[in-house]
Amino acid sequence: MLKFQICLVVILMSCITFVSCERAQQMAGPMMPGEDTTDATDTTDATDTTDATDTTDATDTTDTTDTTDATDMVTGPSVVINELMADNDNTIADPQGDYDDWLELYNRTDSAVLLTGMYLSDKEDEPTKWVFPENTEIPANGYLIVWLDEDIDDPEGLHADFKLSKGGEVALFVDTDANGNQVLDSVTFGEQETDVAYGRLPDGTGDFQIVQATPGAQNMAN
Ligand SMILES: [Ca+2]
Ligand SMILES: [Ca+2]
Ligand SMILES: [Ca+2]
Repeated sequence: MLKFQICLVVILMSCITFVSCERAQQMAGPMMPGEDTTDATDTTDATDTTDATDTTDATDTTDTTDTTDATDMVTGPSVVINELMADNDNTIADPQGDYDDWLELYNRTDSAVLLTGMYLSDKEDEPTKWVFPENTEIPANGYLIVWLDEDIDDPEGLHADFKLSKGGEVALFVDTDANGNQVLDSVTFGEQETDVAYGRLPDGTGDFQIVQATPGAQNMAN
């Protein structure tokens, strides 16, 4: 009889344990088969602490302040007309040995600029007169000389299909986009002296004035 009572107690205890386990699981919410360690998802909360590395993304935002290194960045076009000579008699010869009109472009930025699809002209009603050859590049903070001599077939050097009038006219630097032609820079000049250059002082930003002829180099006061 005592044995039977002990047996009954053991069975009862087992039942209670089983039921309380079931209750505990129900309280903990539905359980996926084979997934005991729902606490393991708590350890993925540990990846939330690696979200703390997201705060190092804050260093990425300081990378955006690196783009404010673009304090060097200029307003307006990257490349401008910087100097020209409309009557070159003995200042500088082109690669073919001719003393021709020339125009200097200056890149105001710290990056090389591709001039593909850009134009030079001396006619406002024909702004796309001469297109830069494919892959023409002007170096960072560098200069580029275009000979305005109509010698467009000469292989060496850049040769536009128009000249500048000594009596004065306009020179245009033009880009094209979906909105049409955009004059990036232009200079209107009056009558020019032979072998006298007309350029910005300082480079890239200053007003045009008579300067020392410095084709391909920094402009200098006359
Ligand atoms: Ca000329
Ligand atoms: Ca020439
Ligand atoms: Ca110059």
